[in-house]
Amino acid sequence: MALLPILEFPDPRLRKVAVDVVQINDDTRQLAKDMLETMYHAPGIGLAASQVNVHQRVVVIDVSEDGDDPRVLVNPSWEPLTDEVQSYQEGCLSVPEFYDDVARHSKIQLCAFDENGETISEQAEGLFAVCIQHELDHLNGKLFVDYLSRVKRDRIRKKLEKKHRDEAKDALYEARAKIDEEAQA
Ligand code: GNR
Ligand code: NI
Repeated sequence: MALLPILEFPDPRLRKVAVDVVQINDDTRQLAKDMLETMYHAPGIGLAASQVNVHQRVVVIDVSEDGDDPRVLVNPSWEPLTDEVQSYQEGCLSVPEFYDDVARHSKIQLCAFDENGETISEQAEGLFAVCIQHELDHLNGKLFVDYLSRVKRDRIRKKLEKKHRDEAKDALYEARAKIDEEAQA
């Protein structure tokens, strides 16, 4: 098991379009396990492989209240079952600390494979439907901030760019402190 680092907006690697999984095997199952561990640790209710810099069409989701219903979706696709949309205040582990309303189809048909290659075909609504659409966007290089106004998106981008600069500075400072400490010992 392993915690995987999560890419953050505006990292260009989040814009890559993921490719289909050709064969569901132990590597796929290990990736799904690591993604679930990373998702629960974050914590989050979904995670797409693109977010951990693996550009294959694998998604994990758990929208249960107790976090005891892990779902693995390989090569997922969906179709709307109604024109009705629902607005939900979305967040994203790749856009930490920012939330905004996004309108999505309220009822969809999901098709995918699970981690054992079994076919999944089910209808989804509510938070599950929101999450599936959010995760499928990731696999196609799209983020929820793309649905917001340019002004909002730019504001989020600038704040996250500053956060990343500050984190890089802190890491450099810590590394220097450690070297100084070792030189004095
Ligand atoms: O943890 C998450 N919460 C969430 C809330 C509303 C709509 C979508 C999501 S998905 C998000 C985890 C994530 O970034 N998945 O890609
Ligand atoms: Ni996300």
